[in-house]
Amino acid sequence: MAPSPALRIGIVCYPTHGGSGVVATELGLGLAERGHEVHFIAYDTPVRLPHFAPRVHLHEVEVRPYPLFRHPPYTLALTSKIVDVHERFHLDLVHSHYAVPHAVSVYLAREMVPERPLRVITTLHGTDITLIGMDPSYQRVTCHALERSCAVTAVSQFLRRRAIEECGCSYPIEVIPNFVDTTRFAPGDAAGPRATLAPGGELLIGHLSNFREVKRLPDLVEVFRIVRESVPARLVLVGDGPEMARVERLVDRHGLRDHVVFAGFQDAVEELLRALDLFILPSEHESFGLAALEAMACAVPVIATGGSGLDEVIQDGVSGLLFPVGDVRAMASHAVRLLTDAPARRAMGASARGRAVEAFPRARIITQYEEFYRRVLASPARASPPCDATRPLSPIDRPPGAG
Ligand code: GMT
Repeated sequence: MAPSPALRIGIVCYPTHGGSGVVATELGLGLAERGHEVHFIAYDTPVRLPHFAPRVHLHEVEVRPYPLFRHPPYTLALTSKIVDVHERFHLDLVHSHYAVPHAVSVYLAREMVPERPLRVITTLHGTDITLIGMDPSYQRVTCHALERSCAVTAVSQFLRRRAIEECGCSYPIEVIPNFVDTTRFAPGDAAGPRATLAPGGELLIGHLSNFREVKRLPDLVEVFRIVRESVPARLVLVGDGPEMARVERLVDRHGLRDHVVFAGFQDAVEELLRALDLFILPSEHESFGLAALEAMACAVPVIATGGSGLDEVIQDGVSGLLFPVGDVRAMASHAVRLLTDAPARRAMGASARGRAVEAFPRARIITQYEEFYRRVLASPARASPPCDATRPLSPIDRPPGAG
């Protein structure tokens, strides 16, 4: 059988430390390693993008300020950049990660160049459906752009269900889970970081996120406060965000400052993760919880909240522990149990690593995306022209006077 031709793929993503940008970047790099030409379109260099990688291009979106604008129109600048990249490089498809506003820009871009058909795929990551995307200011336009995508994926069954509830989608949404590079995120010698993070040989609890309200950081501090009553542990906070000031206030109020490491944003997070004894993610909900998966791949047991996408990542009691949202007492008592029982902790860490390797390996999930692209390209996709030129016109599409 002849090998499938390489594709020209546009990837629209956020360049920040958030999970959607990380997944988009790792996916693009993986596709380029397989011979595809990948064009990242973002407002900055994505954090996990190396300086140079063969077949990888970066197109930065420039948003010009103007005295009239209180909020410069990023969606328009992004649309123009997508059109520009498509006209120059003849993309086969554009894959937008996180619907708001990326799916809208890609939809508009496609409408602008009907003579050069562009397949549009949107991957839903989380709060683009569960929070901000469903704000009345964004909901209708986001749902419309999803409807007009050629295909939509979600990173978990939980998110797929939420998208169906919120947007009332009648079209199929494919679930393609996130993945982790289990070679890079792996257990290993952590003596160096441990010497810095736990100079007195303390046990290390870690958390990695963008410190937003949905992460329930006061719960994390409370769990740590209770744990500290019986275990000499330290808390390593990786990342930053709007809730950080609140965290600092709570840490100070409880006199915990000397036991907390504020590590800020880190590029080589795996070096910190593999130094941990326990990872805690007490979120209100997570569509997936990539940070938890990265900790698991480093053989670190995870304590997290159930009822959302984390249920699909962690097998409760085997590869981690899940608790009801807000149950800080239960999280703390199980954290103490794990921290004081090294064999149990190691066994759960090994199961966590096994789960990451088995269920979320980078190569397999990238293949899943590659096959998905081929299917989308081969099918007379749904939604508006040029995705489906055979669709009967709806009253809104009908030119005036056409009856
Ligand atoms: O939706 C967000 O909060 C932003 C997004 C991101 O860019 O960090 O996080 C979401 O996407 C990640 C990657 O798919 C998931 O691992 C996170 O669980 C998800 N966050 C939430 O659902 C809160």
